[in-house]
Amino acid sequence: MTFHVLTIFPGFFRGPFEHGVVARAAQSGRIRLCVHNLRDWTTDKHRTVDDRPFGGGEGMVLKPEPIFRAVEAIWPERQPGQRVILLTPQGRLFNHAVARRLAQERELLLICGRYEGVDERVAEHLADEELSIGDYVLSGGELAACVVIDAVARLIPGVLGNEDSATQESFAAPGDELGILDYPQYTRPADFRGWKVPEVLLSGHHEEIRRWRRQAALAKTARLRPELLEKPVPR
Ligand code: 9D3
Repeated sequence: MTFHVLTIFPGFFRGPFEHGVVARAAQSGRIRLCVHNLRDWTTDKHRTVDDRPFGGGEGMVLKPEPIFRAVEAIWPERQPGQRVILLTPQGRLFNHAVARRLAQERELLLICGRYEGVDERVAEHLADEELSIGDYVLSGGELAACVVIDAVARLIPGVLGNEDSATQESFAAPGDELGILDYPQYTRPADFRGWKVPEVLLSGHHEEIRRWRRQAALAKTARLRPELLEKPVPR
């Protein structure tokens, strides 16, 4: 799968793309990462990407021309399986179900917003969808693009080591319809500063361990994320 990113801060992606699962997926050729500098598609000598909002108001808005020109240069004839995603605070909420859907595409092009916003004609006439990663204010879409790419790349067969996509499909996650939180994990030492690991986990009784983990996961979900348990159960 190919991920394109359109941004005014191409250097921002060095760290995230050079570490961990995403870096290994790129090295192994399972994903391709292409970062494009929006300023490369400006035509004036100051390489202007933004302008003041019509109607007045604070801040600056990303102009439509460089964004349209960039996308039309990256994909001169848009094919099925090539999806343009605009990252803004107004978008639909990204979650694991959305990640699974996006992982089915051949190529994604993520447009990173900045300043106070992006000219609405990009959302209306260029992007296939508009996504937000959560209800908090970021400085731009770059971190959001990293989040989306990380979550999607992990779902591509072979990226996590398991070649069959079926195993990945069988796990629910928070953000899926019936995801609950992971059970609490412990490792050595069994006694850390007097805080002891639950006895059952040291017992070797696999059936009891399974039962303890299921109830501990439910209890923690009820305490921290009760809304996950209130959802109607589909399937
Ligand atoms: C909602 C705040 N806006 C009105 C005052 C101004 C504004 C703030 C920050 C407009 C854009 C931005 C930059 N944020 C993103 O581009 C963004 C984002 C986010 O802020 N939160 C969650 N997901 C995303 S995806 C892109």
